Amino acid sequence: MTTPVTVTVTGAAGMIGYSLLFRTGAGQLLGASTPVRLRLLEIPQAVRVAEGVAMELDDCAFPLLMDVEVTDDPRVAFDGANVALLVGARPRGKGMERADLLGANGAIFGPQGRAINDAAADDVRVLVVGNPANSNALIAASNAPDVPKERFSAMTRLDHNRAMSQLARHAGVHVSQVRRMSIWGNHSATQYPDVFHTVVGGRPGVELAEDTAWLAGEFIPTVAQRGAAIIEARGSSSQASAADAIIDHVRDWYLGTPEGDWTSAGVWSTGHYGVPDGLMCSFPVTSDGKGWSVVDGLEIAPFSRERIDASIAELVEEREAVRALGLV
Ligand code: NAX
Repeated sequence: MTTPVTVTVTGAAGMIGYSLLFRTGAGQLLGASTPVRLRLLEIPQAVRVAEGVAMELDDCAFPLLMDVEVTDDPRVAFDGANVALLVGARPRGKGMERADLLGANGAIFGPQGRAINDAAADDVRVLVVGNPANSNALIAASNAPDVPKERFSAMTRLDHNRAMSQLARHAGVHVSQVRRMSIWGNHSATQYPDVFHTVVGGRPGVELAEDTAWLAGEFIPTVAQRGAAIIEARGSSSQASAADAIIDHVRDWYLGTPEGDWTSAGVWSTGHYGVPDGLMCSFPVTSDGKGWSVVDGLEIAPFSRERIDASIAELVEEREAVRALGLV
C-alpha cells in the first residue's frame, strides 16, 4: 500500500461535507489504490456534529481510510495536509452588504491561508469551494506566501458539469458525448459557459452557438441560475452535485485530464486571454497530474469576449474590495 495522503476538509459538518467525506473515505477522490487520512476542521459550535460524522465514517469500515481527526484549530487541521478542501464559509446573512460578506470570509480564509503556509505538506494543493469562491481563494493564496500560487484553485467544476448536461440535452446526445466545455470568469451569475469550442456528438459546438437566441436566452441563464433552481426545488442548496464536482476537480488535478479534452477551474491568472495578473479566474484548463495549465490559443468570439470581460470586471471589483479591507 502507498503512503496515505492527508486530506483536510473544512466545513466538515456541513451539507457538502456530508456527501464529500463518505466518497473520499470510499477512495473516490484519489483512486482506489491511495489510502487517505482525513482531518476535519469545524468551528467550535459544530465540532460535535463533525464528531458524529467521524463516527459514521468509522462505521463504514472503509479499507482505504486510515484515520479521521476532528478539530477546530486550523494549525492542527492543516498539519501535513497534502490536499486541502476549503468548503466551510460564511454565508450571506440578511441585509449583509458585499463588503461585509468579503470581510467575514476574509476572517476565515486569511487565517486558513496562513495555517496552510505554516503547517501543510510541501506539496499541498488547495481547492476553495466556499463562496465567494474566487475571492476566498485569492485571500487564502495571498496569505500563504510560501506556497506557489498555482497550487490554489477555486471551484467552477459544478458550473462546468451543469453546462455539459444542459448542452447535451439541447443537442439530443448523452453527456459523455460533450467535450471541451469552458467556464470563464467568476463563480457567480456573471460566469460565462462557452460552447464555441465544444465538440458535441462529434459536431463542432460552434454550430449550436449560431442560435444566439437559445445561447443568450436559455443556455447561459439556465447554467448561471441552476443553483437557485435547485434551492427552489429542494429547499436547500446543491449538496451531492457539489461534492461530486469536488471529486471531479481533484481527480483531474491529480490524475490528469483525459487526452483531447479539458475542464474548467479558477486559477491564478498570469495574463492569459487578457485577464489581469493575479486574479483567481476560471479558464479552460488541462492537468498532466502535476498541475493545471490554461488551454492556450483559443479564438474568442466577440459574443464571448463581451461576457468574459463582464465577469473579469466583477472579479477586479471583488479584488479591489478585499484589498480595501486589507485582506490581500
Ligand atoms: P453548510 O452551511 O451546510 O456548511 C458549511 C459549514 O462550514 C458549516 O458546518 C459551518 O459550521 C462550517 N464553517 C463555517 N466557518 C468555518 C470555519 N472558519 N472553519 C471551518 N468550518 C467552518 O454549507 P454547504 O452547503 O456545505 O456549502 C459550503 C460552501 O460551498 C458554501 O459557501 C456554498 O456557498 C459553497 N458552494 C460552492 C460551490 C462552488 O461551485 N464553488 C457550489 C456549492 C456550494 O454552493
